[in-house]
Amino acid sequence: MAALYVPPIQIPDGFTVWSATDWHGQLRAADRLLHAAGLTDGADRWTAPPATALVVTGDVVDRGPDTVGLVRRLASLRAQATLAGGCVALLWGNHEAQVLGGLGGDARIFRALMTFGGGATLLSVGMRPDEWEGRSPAAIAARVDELAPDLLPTLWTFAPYARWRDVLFVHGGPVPFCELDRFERSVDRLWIRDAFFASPDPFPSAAAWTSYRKAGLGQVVFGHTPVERPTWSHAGRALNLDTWRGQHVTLARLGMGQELREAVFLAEPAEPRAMADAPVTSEEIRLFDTDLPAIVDAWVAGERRSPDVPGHNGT
Ligand SMILES: [Mn+2]
Repeated sequence: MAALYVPPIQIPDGFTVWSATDWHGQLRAADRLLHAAGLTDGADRWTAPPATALVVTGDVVDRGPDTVGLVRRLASLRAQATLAGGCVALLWGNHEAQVLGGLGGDARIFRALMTFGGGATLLSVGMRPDEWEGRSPAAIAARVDELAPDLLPTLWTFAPYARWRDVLFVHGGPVPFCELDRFERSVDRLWIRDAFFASPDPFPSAAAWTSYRKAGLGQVVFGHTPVERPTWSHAGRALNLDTWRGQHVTLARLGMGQELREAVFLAEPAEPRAMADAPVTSEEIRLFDTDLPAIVDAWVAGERRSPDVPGHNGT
């Protein structure tokens, strides 16, 4: 498995930026949104003007009807956009970490994967439930690699975060009292919820956010915690685009006046989940939220240290 180092993405100041998050396999809704925004034509080719960026802040996989189709669409648009003078930034979410770590051999991450919608990803690969129930993660991963050999390598190309002007794009949010190099390395940024968006410490002026402020970051676009509709916090300086709770998926054009308050939204209804989640208690969710980041960090560090990784660069 190619555990390549992928750096954060810097989008040039002059670009027009669209952003989305937590699309969770909703390929048809995503296609309609991208077409409505003028980013693609009716045949799903990238047709945006030069200097246009699409930033997807993670959780492309799991739950919805077509994870593999959505990952392939976004990877194809990323290649096309690069050739057309644009940019498609695909960023990690905790679900990408769960797919990579769960199929990469860690039993605890595998349990999280299958608890939170991973079965939908396996269905989209072309597997049937009887091909994964009772099987080992290694056997399931081998079957995934047979049926969709591009899926896991593509997820490894996702970036930790992106920035544009003073805007930070990240799945969960900035982590308080965290230097930027650790913020980039640790998956805490994928799991954080109200410790960012409901923090009484205003972003970016409070001491908790000094490292981000010093790096020129003053606004945040994020997801991970489902909301009914696009939701601002931190006096309009943070914008949550994970509208899964409202059963629709959203694409936002960020304000030309550099204020997130001026964002314009397109929305499409989400299709039903490909399969129901297994029952899970709120206590189990809490344990996953508190324990998984360190488990995933240790697993990723081990992948990057492994000597047989092609392109290994020592980071
Ligand atoms: Mn998430």
